[in-house]
Amino acid sequence: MRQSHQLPLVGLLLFSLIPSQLCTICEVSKENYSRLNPLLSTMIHSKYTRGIQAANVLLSLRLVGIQDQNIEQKLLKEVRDSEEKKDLTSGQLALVILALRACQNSDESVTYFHLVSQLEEKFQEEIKNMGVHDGNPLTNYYQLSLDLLTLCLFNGSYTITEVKNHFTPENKNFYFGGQFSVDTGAMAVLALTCVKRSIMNHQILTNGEDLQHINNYTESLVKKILSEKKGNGLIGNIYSTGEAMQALFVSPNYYNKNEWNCQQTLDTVLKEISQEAFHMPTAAAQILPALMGKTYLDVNNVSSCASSPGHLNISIDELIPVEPTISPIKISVNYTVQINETFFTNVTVPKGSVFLDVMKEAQKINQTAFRFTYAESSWGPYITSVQGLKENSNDRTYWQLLSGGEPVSQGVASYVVHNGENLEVRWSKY
Ligand code: CBY
Repeated sequence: MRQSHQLPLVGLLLFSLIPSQLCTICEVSKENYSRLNPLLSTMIHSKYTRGIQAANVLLSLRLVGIQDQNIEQKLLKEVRDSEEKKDLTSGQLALVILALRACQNSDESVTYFHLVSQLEEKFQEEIKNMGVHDGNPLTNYYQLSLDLLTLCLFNGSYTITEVKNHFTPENKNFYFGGQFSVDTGAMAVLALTCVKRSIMNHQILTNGEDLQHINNYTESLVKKILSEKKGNGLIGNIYSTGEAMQALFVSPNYYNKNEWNCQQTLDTVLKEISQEAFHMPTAAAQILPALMGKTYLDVNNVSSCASSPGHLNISIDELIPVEPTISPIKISVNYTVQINETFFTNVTVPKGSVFLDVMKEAQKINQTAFRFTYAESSWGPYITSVQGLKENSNDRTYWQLLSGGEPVSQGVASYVVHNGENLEVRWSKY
C-alpha cells in the first residue's frame, strides 16, 4: 500500500527532472540558419596567421556537422603543420587534439596516442610551475582546463587529487585583476563535468567524497558564471558568451530554470552576428557550437556530432567574404605608454585603423619610448613587450590595453580606434 503511494511520487519527480535537462539547450531554429552565414564565411575565408586558429575552426565545424572535403583538407594540413613545429603551449596542444579527434571514429585514437602522452607531460609542467612560482602556471587556467578536458575525454592520465587541489573556484587563476574570468570558469565547468561523468561511469576509481568536491566546485563556478549575466543576456562579454552557454548546457542541475533565459542570450548573439562582432575566425569558431546546441563534451560522441537533426546544411559557395575598406579620411588619437612614468604622443592614422596601427605610428615617431614587440595568438597579435619590458606569467605581469581609462575588450588588431580617443598601454598585474 505504502509503495503504491510512493510510485507516482517517484514518477513525478523523474518527470520534473527530465524536462529541465532537455529545456536548457536552446539552439538556433532552422529558419534562422542563414543568420549564421557571417560566422561560417569568416571561418572559411580567413587566412590563418596561426595553425591554432585552424584548430579552433576545425573543431567548431566538425561539432556542428560541416564536413566539406576541401575545407577539411585545408584545415587539417594547417593543424598538423602547427603540431609538427613542437612549440605549442599545453592548451594549444589540447585544442589540436580536440580538433583532430572531434567526431571521428574511435579507431583514430591510435593515430593520435602520442599527442595525448605529450599533453600529459605539458599538463604536469604546468602543475610543476605552479609549485615553484607561487601558484602561477606556465600559461593560464583556461588552458589548464582545456588540458584536463582533453585528457579526460581521450583517456589521458590525471589524478583526482590534482583536480581537487587545483580547481577550487577560489583559486586566484580564475580571476584577472579581481574580476572573475567567465571564459576560464566555463572551460573549467566543461572539464569538471567530464571528470564527474568518468567517475559516475567508473572509468576512474574514487570515493564518494571526491564526487562531492567536484559537484561543489561545479556548482560554485556555475553561480559565478551566472552572476556575470548582463541585462541583454550576454554572459561576461560577447566573446565569453558561447563558452558560458556550453557550460550552462552541461550543468542544468546546478541552477534554476528562471536563472537563465537562454533564448534571450541567443537572440542577442544573433543580433551581434549581424553587426559583425565575430569577424575573427577564433571568435566565430568559439560561438558557433553553442548556437547549434553543441558542447566540447560532444567531441567523442560521433552520433551527436554530425547526424543530429539540427545538422547544418549550407552551401559553402554561397558564402561571400567581406573585404575591409580603407578610408582616405584621417583621424587623430592620443597615445600613452604608462609604466612608472608616462610617455605621451598624438598620432594621425586613416579612419578605420586599429590599436596596432596607432602603436606602429607612435613607434615611428619615437622609437625609444614606443618600441614594442608582439606574438601571434589564436586571437591575433598579443603585445609581449614595450620599451623592452616583457610580460611574464610567473609574476602575472602584462601590457593592458585601455581606452579612456577603461580596458578594451578586443585585441590590438581588432579594436578600431576613433577620432580624439585616449588610448593607453599600461604595465599591469592580473
Ligand atoms: N587561450 C588563452 O590562453 C587565453 C585565455 C583567456 C581567458 C582568453 C581571453 C579567453 C579565450 N577564449 O581564449 C585570456 N584572455 C587570458 C588568459 C589572458 C591573460 C593571458 C596571460 C597568460 N599568462 O596566459 C591576460 C594577460 C590576463 C590577458 N588575457 C590579457 C588580455 C589583453 C591583451 C593585451 C595585450 N598585451 O595584447 C586584452 C586585450 C585585455 C586588455 N584590455 O588589455 C585581452 N586579454 C582580451 C580582450 C581578451 C579577449 C579577446 C577578445 C577579442 N575579440 O579579441 C578574450 C577572448 C581573451 C582572449 N582575452 Co585575454 C577574453 C574575452 O573578452 N572574453 C587558449 C589558446 C589555446 O587559444
